[in-house]
Amino acid sequence: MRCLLYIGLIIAGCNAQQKQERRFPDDFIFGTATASYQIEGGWNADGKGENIWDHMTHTKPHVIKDSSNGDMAADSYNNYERDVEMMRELGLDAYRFSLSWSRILPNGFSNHVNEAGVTFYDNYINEMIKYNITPMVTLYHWDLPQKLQDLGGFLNPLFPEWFEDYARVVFEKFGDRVKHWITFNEPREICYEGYGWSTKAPIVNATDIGTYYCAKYLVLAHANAYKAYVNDFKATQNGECGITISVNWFGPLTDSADDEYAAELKRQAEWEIYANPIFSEEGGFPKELSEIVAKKSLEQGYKKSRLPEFTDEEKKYIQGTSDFFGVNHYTGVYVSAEEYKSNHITPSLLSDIDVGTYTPPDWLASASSWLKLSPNSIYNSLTHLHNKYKNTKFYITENGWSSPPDSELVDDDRILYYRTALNSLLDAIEAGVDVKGYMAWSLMDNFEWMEGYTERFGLYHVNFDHPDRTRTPRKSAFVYKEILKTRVIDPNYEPDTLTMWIDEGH
Ligand code: PNW
Repeated sequence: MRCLLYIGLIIAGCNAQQKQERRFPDDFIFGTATASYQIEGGWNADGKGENIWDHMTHTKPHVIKDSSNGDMAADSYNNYERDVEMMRELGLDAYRFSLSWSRILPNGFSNHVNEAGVTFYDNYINEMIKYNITPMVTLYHWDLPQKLQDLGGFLNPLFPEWFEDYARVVFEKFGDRVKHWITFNEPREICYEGYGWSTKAPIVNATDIGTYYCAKYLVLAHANAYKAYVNDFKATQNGECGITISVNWFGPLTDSADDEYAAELKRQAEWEIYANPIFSEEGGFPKELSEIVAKKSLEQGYKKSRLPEFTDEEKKYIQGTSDFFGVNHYTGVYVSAEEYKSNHITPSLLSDIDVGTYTPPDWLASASSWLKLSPNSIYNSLTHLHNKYKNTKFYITENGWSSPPDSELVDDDRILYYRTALNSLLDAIEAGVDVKGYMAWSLMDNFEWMEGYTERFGLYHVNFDHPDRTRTPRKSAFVYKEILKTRVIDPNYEPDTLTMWIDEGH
């Protein structure tokens, strides 16, 4: 008995030690992420055209919580050297940022290229390359040229052509230095929130068809850009091209078959609707969701399904058009078939699936109503995706935590969130998921869309009252820096100073 106890203690000891020494692989890419409208400012500088966020915040300022806008934001248009200095301070391997379509093509179309806009991105990219920081570039992070929105935006069947034309300009201008391309950031937020609802520009609020039509043309646009890259650029430029989808974890509230099915429907409505056409073996929209929308549409008097199915030819065209799956992951919720339901406008995506969602009240809360610290949710999401879409390679392209604007530089909640998330990510890697990198959202505080400047996601605090938009590292910046350097998550690491420095070699 005693002998067994000793053996038990030794094994427990070894396990504890192993846990301590869990490392991220040396070639694992650590970075941070931002988006053009949220940081750049210079909204009409040097020939930039108007986009849907300029238009909405200028014509309907009340839709933004603090009536603010991104006219100046963190002024990265004038601060790009400081931005890259921060990347060096953190010791980043990579930096994910997005291009403003209307800074490059003011009217959205490729007949007129704004060279000053191209020069800005040339400078930003060159400054990163100078210090060995790998640029990861998103072509579209929500700032559609207003001219294209006037023509229907993502609901116009010509949208895939417009996007391909833009993508070709961008590959040609920057592809000699940029080797990691992301076509779209978060189709769900673009389609559901912007077209199917009114919680993002262009607040179209077409609850019946907005999400579904947008999903179809967005996925086709993605495939067009991917094929353009593969056919005409990849051989000489040697990069990769993928898409980023927001994948929060939706697990069943109980293990009943009804709750399992409800969770499956929720996943289909939230992210598989965009992922399945690209990554699945069967192609097209997810089966159960398609069936439900078709059935309800007919009952509601529509002549055909509100979800516009792909033709077989389109299905084939779209399948396999991504070199990686970019995952933006923030949180998780439980899904129930019967409980916690709300009344939804009918018809709409949410009334189509008609499920309830539940968040345990004891989960740590951030400054954003939707963002709670949910245990194991990165592991659950990644292993689920890995089992579903075999042989797919992943990047976490966003993950982060918000605090209120007046909070201190000592941000222990954010540190706890990052350590928990990164441990969950290590669990997924150990379970065999091929994850190549992780981008923290965000390098610095920025314009948080409808919430304006009332929610802060930055590793660096930005003083939005100061004309220079001064950036100051939070405690989490030092903790992240240490994780990047050591490749290990030490739960006890405490920085002994909050004064930043640049390590040799950066
Ligand atoms: C992302 N959700 O959006 C965006 O890519 C960023 O631009 C944004 O600033 C960041 O997350 C923080 O909000 C999301 O409800 C918005 O789960 C909402 C959700 C997820 C991502």
